[in-house]
Amino acid sequence: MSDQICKRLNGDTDGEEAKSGKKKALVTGITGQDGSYLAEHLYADRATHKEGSMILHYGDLTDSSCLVKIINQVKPHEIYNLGAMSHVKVSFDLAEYTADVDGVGTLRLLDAIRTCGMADSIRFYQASTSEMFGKVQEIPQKETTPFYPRSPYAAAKVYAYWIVVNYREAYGMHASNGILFNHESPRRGFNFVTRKITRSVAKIHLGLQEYMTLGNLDSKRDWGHARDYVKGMWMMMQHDEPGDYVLSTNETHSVREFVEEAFGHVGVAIEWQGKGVDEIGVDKATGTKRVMISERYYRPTEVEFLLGDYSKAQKVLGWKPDIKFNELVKEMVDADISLMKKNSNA
Ligand code: G4F
Repeated sequence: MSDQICKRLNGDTDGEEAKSGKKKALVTGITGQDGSYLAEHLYADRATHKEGSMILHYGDLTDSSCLVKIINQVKPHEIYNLGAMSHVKVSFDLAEYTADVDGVGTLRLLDAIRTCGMADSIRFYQASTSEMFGKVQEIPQKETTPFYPRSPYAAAKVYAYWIVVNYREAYGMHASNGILFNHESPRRGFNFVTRKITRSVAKIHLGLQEYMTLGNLDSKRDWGHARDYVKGMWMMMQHDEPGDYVLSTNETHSVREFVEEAFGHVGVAIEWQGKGVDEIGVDKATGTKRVMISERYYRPTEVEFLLGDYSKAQKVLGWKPDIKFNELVKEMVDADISLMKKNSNA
């Protein structure tokens, strides 16, 4: 599996760029949801400079020599490390691979910066995650809340978090952790719960599917919009001092509520019947079964509850989320309906 790496380039020679304040950013994981929104944000920020452009590099966070080569060639001012094996359930099956990419991969990238002699000039952003809080030790979770990872993914991300802190303290690097709570959009991958729900609701609404099958309906998440969160990443990189910041909405909803909200946008009220794996969600008006449960989607250990406190990011960076939960769900449902209307196999 290879992570794609993106170089964003503005201007011509490196010396001139540095003098004129033009900046280059290297984004690992550019092909993912956050990478695409971040690339747009960077482009909008810097496109006022002449000849803004984007170049794709193939690379892999398990291959140190390719990281050194790319950094040496690009000479970026900022690196955003978004590349990861990011699916929590999958990490139980690919535990060693996840540790290698998400944990040691972060170390490889930091070391590649040092090998290239750019520890003083490159600003580094690490995609840390609320999954690190896992079995939460405090409500709401903030930067000082102890971590308690509940998956191989979260354990790998805790390693990455601390190696970023260590390189900042040991080598004076401008390296920051964004501890991002769940963030979604119409570009979210199909196997994350929000997009799985909105795609299914769209298909059910258009008569292309009868019902959806989910796992744990009662876990709660603090869901924001990815577009708001990439702004926060960028703000951390523009701030003179590096640091660690929670980005969240300070609101939590269950998977069950997400299902109800999504169906609500197409005029369907869901009524729940039964318990555990035998629970079903039916269309209240017609009695048609719309939601089933399968153990297949349960995790060996679950993160039951997440709720973030973003007050540090608000105070220090001036960041706050703009898009509300119901607006997010509506945007995702509407986008999936349009997509399915164009191509029912999408
Ligand atoms: O959408 P999810 O798979 O996201 P999860 O596990 O919270 O992780 C996401 O957010 C993290 C930020 O906190 C990121 F670090 C991570 O990379 C990823 O982007 O699952 C959300 C909840 C879970 O409790 C899960 O058990 O939904 C529950 N769920 C219920 N049915 C399901 C399903 N999850 C998935 N993926 N598929 C289901 O059918």
